[in-house]
Amino acid sequence: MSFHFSQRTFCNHLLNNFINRRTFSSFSYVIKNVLNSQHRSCVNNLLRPTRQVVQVSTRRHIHLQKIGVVGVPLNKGQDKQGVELGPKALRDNGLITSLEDLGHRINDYGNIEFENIEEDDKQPLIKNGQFLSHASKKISNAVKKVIQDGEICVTLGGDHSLTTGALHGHVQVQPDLVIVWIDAHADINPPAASLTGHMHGMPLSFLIKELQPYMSEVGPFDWVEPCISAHDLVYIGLRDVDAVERWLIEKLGICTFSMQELDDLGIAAVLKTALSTVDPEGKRPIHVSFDIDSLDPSVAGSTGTPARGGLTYRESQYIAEVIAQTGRISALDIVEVNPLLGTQMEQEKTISVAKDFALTIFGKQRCGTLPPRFTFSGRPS
Ligand SMILES: [Mn+2]
Repeated sequence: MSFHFSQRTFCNHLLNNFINRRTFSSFSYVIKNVLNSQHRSCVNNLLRPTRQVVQVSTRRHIHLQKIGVVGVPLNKGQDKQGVELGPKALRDNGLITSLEDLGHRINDYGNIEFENIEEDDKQPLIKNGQFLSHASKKISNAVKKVIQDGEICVTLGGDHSLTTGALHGHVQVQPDLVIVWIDAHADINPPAASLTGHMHGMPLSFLIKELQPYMSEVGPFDWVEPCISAHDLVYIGLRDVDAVERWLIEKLGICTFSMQELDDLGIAAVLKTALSTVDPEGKRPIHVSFDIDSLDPSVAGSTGTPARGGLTYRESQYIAEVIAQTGRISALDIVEVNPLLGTQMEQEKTISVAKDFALTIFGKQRCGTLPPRFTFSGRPS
């Protein structure tokens, strides 16, 4: 093989034709074995910057945490049976032992029990409003206690109405928290604007201070002190948003990354911008509210209100990894897993996707996970 142009031209030719340096490097083996030695050194020079571009991950060893798990078998915030079985499905799938295997200390407090409440019909805007108000109080107290005890609180839903209580309880201990809301839906409908009366579409409306002028009716939830600022909240994954919700998002200036922005910017830029917008200094505790319907139904179909065009499994893993790297997760809700919906395969997939999100947000990494103080001496242990 002979070349009639200079090394530089040759290298440029390769780069132009192989699109970029990274692609180019994958051809390096072939190229190195074909070229004569003079050209080989030219290729090696080109590969040098490539090694700098593709960084070797130097991740920390897993940071051990104390985690309190609270099951919230709540299904009255919507109208489909089965979502109350979410906590059992996640536990049966080994969520607790897998978290322990990462090295964390887990306290599983079991499920919160909810007594039946006689409904009056004075508050028709929120279906099961009396029950859900009592339930929210219980959830708030449970979450508050876990966080007071110095544990990260994981609530296993249950439908998304549980987050009114979970956030309310969390804020009592960590008033400085920020919220990352990962969901297909904005869940910010004031009761008077809700088309369904289902509370799982309203949980944020009771809590956001700036939204209260638009709340004509809080019904049994008048005990909930609005305790969160619209600027402490960021949405990721929205794609099924009611007009009133869209109007409120704009009016209150809530930082929002719908699937449209995600398509525009890519998941890495979205995460970086989302976290730095709600907390520019990167110091505040994070409450992650993870609705499984944020994922595409092809990945997590066993959920009550699926919406097409959602997050991929990889994007959900990336979100969890980046939040894990902040080291500031303080509470996690995993909601809307409904093990009675869809085929058996869909059910299993949905549960394992939810479990994987939890494991990753608590330190499991796709590049490999290092247990605390792990080293290898080269000898059998
Ligand atoms: Mn939701």
